[in-house]
Amino acid sequence: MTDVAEQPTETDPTKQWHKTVCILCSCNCGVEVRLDDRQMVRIRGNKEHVSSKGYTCEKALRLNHYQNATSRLTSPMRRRDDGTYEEVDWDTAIKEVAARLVGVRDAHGPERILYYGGGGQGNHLVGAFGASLRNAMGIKNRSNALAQEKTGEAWVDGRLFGTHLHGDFHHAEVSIFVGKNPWHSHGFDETRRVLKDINNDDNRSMVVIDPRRSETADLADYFLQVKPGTDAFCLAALLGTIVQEGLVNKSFLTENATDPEAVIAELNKVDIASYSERCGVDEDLIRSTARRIAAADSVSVLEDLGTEMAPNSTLVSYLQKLVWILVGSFGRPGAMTPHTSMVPLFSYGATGNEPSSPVTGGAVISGLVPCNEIPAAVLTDHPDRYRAMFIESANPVHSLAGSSEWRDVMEALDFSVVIDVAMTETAKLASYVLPASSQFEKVETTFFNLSFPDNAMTVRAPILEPLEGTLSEPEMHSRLLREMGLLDDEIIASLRAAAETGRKEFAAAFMEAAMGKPELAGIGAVMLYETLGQTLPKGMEAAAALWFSAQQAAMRYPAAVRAAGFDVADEDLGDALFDALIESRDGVVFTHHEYEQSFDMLKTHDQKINVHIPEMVADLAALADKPTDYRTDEYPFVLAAGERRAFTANTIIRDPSWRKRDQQGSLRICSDDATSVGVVDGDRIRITTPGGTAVAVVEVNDSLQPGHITLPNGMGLSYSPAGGDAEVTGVAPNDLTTNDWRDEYAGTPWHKHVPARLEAVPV
Ligand SMILES: Nc1nc2c(c(=O)[nH]1)N[C@H]1C(S)=C(S)[C@@H](COP(=O)(O)OP(=O)(O)OC[C@H]3O[C@@H](n4cnc5c(=O)[nH]c(N)nc54)[C@H](O)[C@@H]3O)O[C@H]1N2
Ligand SMILES: Nc1nc2c(c(=O)[nH]1)N[C@H]1C(S)=C(S)[C@@H](COP(=O)(O)OP(=O)(O)OC[C@H]3O[C@@H](n4cnc5c(=O)[nH]c(N)nc54)[C@H](O)[C@@H]3O)O[C@H]1N2
Ligand code: SF4
Ligand SMILES: [Mo]
Repeated sequence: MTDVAEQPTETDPTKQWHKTVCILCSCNCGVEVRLDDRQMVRIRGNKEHVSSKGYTCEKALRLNHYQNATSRLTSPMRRRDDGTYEEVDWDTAIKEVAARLVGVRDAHGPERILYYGGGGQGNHLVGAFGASLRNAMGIKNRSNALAQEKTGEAWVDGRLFGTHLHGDFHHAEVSIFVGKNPWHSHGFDETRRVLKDINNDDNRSMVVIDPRRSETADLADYFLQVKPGTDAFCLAALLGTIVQEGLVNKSFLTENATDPEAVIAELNKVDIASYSERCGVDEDLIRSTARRIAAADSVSVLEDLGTEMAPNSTLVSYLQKLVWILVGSFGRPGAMTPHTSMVPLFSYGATGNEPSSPVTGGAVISGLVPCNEIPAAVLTDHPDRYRAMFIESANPVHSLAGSSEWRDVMEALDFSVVIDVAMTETAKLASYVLPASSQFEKVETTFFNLSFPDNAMTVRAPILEPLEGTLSEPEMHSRLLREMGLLDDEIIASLRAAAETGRKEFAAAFMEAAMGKPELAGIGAVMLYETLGQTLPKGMEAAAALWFSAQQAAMRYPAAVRAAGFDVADEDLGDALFDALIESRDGVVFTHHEYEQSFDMLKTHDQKINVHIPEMVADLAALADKPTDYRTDEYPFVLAAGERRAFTANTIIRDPSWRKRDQQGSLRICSDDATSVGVVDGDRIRITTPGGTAVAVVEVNDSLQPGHITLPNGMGLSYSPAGGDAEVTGVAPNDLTTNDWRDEYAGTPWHKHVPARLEAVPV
C-alpha cells in the first residue's frame, strides 16, 4: 500500500506540493504545501479545490507557526499533587486515564462527567471518536464552543425551518451582514473575492449592520452604524418599514409560511422613528435600506458574533430571518436555502421544551449544555455537580467566559483530561494531558459543509509523519475503550477479515454483528477505525469513521448524490461516495440539488416556514420597554471582547510572531475617547470590567464610535520561542468577562457588550 501523502510525479521531496487545507477558520480553504523536512516552507492556494478554487487569505501562509511551534507536546503528562507535571509513557497514561474515568462513573454515575470540545475549525473527526467514548461510557452531558455562539440561532432555526439555512452571497442581489465582519472572519467560500465582486457591481448591494465601520462596512452600500447592542431595534425598524410600507411578499407567505399574522400585526405597531433613534441610525437610511431589500430579486443574510454575543441575541436571530422571509427570498439563486449534511453539526428538534442542564437548569439546545452554565455546575455542593471533564481540541479556560472562574473549575474537578497539541491554559490545570498529532500529521476533515446547490466535503491525508510521542485522537480513543474492556477483539478480527474481502461483505458482517450487539453502533467510529480502517491506505485509517456517514448520505439524498456525479446502482452509492472522499485531495461534491427542491428540504411538520414563534413575538412586543444602553457611571464604555482581526485565529496558533501586524493585540478606541482618557497611539491603558482588569496597548482608530472599544480574540496565550513556559502576549479577553452576562434563552455570553472603564497607565 502506498502512503497517500506521497505524490509520485515529483521525486525531489523538497519540491513536492502536498495538498491539504488551511485550518484557521471554518472555510478550510484548499492549500498546497511545500515541505523542507518537517518545515512548511511554502504554502499556496489549491486551484483545483472544489470550494475555494485557489483562494486563501494571508493567514494560511503562516500555518508553519501552528505545525512547528515550540509549544508542541511530545509526551503524555500527569499532574503531581504540587501542580507540576511529569511525563509518563502512553501505556501508563491510557491505563490511568481509563481507570480514573471509570472510577468517577462508577462512584457518581456517567451524568457527572462532562465532555467538552470535539474539534476546532478544521478537525471534526475528533468529535466522531469522542462520541464513541461517550456512548461507550454512557456520558450524556456535553458541550462545545457552539453553545456560546450559535445555539440561540439554532433554536430559532429549529422552530422556523427545522433545519439550518445557507445564504448565497456569490449571487445575492442584496447581501446583509449582521454583526459579522466577513472581510476578516470569512464564513463562506472565497469571501473577499465575493465582497469585492458585490462592491464592483452596480446592480448588487451590500448592507452591513455594525457599530464599527468594519473592513466589510467600508465596502457596503448601506452601512447601518448602530449603537452597540441595539440591533433588535434596528431590525424591528427595518421590518416595520417593510410591513408598514406594504413591501411584504404576500403570495410567498401565503404559499410557504404558517401563521405569519401575529408577527405582522406586531410589526405594524413598531414606531419606526423611535426605534431608529434608539439604535442611532437615521430613519431615512433605514427606510431606504428596507426598500432596497424589498425590491431585490434575491436577498441573503448572515449573522455572527456581533449580535450572537450581545443583548437580545436570540430575538435578533429571529428578526434577521424575518427580513428575508417577509420579502420571500428563498429557494432560488442568491436567496436562502437549506442544505444537506454529511454529519449534521446541530440537531434541530427545537420545541421550546428543551431538556434542562444539570444543576443550573438552562436549556440544552441541540444536545449542548450552555457553556456559561458549566462553572456554576461544578463550583457547588449540589449532588448533581460535574465531577470530571473530558476535554479535547478546546481551550475552555481561555475561550469561555470568566477565565478565573474556569481555573477554579479545573481545580475543583475530581478528574480531568485534556487532549491537545500544546500545553494550553486548560491543559496546565488538567489531571492528565494527552499529546495529539497535529492536523497535518493525521487524516482529518471538517463537518462545516453548509453549501447549496452543491455541497462538498474535503477529507485530507496526512502530509507529515506524526511528531514523535504523539498519537491521533482516533488511536487514543481506541486504546481507551480497549483498556476499559469495551472492545471485543473477536468481533474486530472477523469484521476486519470481512473488510479485506470486500465492502459488501463488510457491510453485511457489520449489520449482523450490530444486531447481536446493538451497542456497537454507538462506538461505530472506533469499530470502523479498527476494522474497515485497517484496509484503507496508510494514514487514512480514521477516515473509515465516515463510511457510515457516506452510507447515510446516500440513503437520505440518493437523487442528489447521483446528481453530483455518482452514477452507480443504489446499493453502491454509499461506497462510491466513501471511496471518492478517501481518494480526492481536492474535495468532493457529494450532493447537487435543483433550487425548487429546497422547499422539500424544510423539516417542519408541514414543510413550511413556521413564522410564528410566540416567545419571540412576545419579546418583540416587549422591546418597546427594553433598555438600549447598559453602561453606568462606573463603566462608561462598551467593550467588544474578542474582535476578529487580520492575524487572529482563535487560539490555534500560540506563537505571537505569526502576526505580521498588531503583535500585542491592541485596544482600539476612537480619537475623541482617546483624548478624554488621555492616551495616544502606543500608550498603555488599563481596562477594568466587572470580570477583572488588564493592561493593553492603545490603537487610536476612528472606525469605532465614541463609547465603544474593542480587544482582539485569541490573545493572552503563553509562548516561548525557546520552548517551555514564558511570556504572555496581549490581553486574554476572558480575564474580563463573566458567566452571568448572557442571553436568557440560549445562555450565550454578551462578550461584545462588556461594560468597562479605562485609565491611562503612566509610563
Ligand atoms: N481572522 C479570524 N477569523 C476568524 C476567527 C478568528 O479568530 N480570526 N474565528 C472564527 C470564528 S470561531 C468565528 S465564530 C467567526 C466570528 O466572526 P465575526 O462574528 O465576524 O467576528 P467578530 O469580529 O467577533 O464580530 C463581528 C463584528 O461584530 C461587530 N459588533 C460588535 N458589537 C456589535 C453589536 O452590538 N451589533 C452588531 N451588529 N455588531 C457588533 C464587530 O464590530 C465586528 O465587526 O470568525 C471566524 N473567523
Ligand atoms: N471573549 C471572547 N471569547 C471567545 C470569543 C469571543 O469572540 N470573545 N469567541 C468564541 C468562539 S466563537 C469560539 S469558536 C471559541 C473557540 O475556542 P475553543 O473552542 O477553545 O477553540 P480554539 O481556540 O480553536 O482552540 C482549539 C484547541 O485545539 C488545539 N488543537 C489544534 N489542533 C489540534 C488537534 O489536531 N487535536 C487536538 N486535540 N487539539 C488541537 C489548539 O491547540 C487549541 O488549544 O472561542 C470563544 N471565545
Ligand atoms: S483563515 Fe480561513 S479564509 Fe483564510 S485561508 Fe485559512 S481557511 Fe481560508
Ligand atoms: Mo466560533
